Amino acid sequence: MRIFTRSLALAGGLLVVTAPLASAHVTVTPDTTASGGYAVLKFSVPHGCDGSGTTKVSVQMPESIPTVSATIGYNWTINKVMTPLPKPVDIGHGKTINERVSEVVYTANAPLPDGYRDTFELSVKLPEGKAGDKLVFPVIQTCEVGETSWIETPAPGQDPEALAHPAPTITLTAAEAEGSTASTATSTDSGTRDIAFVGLGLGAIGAALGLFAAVRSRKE
Ligand SMILES: [Cu+2]
Repeated sequence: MRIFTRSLALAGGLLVVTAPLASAHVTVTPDTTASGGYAVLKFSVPHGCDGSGTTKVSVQMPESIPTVSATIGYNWTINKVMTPLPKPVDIGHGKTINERVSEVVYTANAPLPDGYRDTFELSVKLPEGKAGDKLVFPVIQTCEVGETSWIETPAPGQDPEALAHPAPTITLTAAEAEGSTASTATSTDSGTRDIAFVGLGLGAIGAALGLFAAVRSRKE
């Protein structure tokens, strides 16, 4: 029994140690995936290249996202690589562009040591696409020694978890209904208003009952 419990503890310990490392790859976390929506994409770099510190991170942008606004980072110099477009693209608000941001390159002022993480946020307009469409953001991580290319995408039917260096990827969801954020706001407002009215009403009834009881007891 003692051997059994010890080996169980050992196995448990191993699981705990290895689990976070395996899943801690360069990833992207969008605050929304709604087709055509404005999203903030948070890229995270959780470790270096085989123990070596990160000196540069380059994020390649899909053609369907031609413009991007990058959040300033204290330790990184940001460079947007521009690529000419075959024809002008209307990006709304009466603006037309002739070149797109094909890559966002972060160069470290001081290497990000292995064992430390950092995140990089990009504000973008997601393309008008179908739910299920994939947006792939290949990332090249350059380190003091070596480089890691997070560019792999799964073959049809392949488990993405099985990839050694998966490219950060998001899956589009259906577009949000027009004004959906606004409508939810108003519905909540009217909801609270109703509750407030009910509360007021009950309060008034309570007060009236109290008054009535007081008057009656005085009469008696
Ligand atoms: Cu990893």
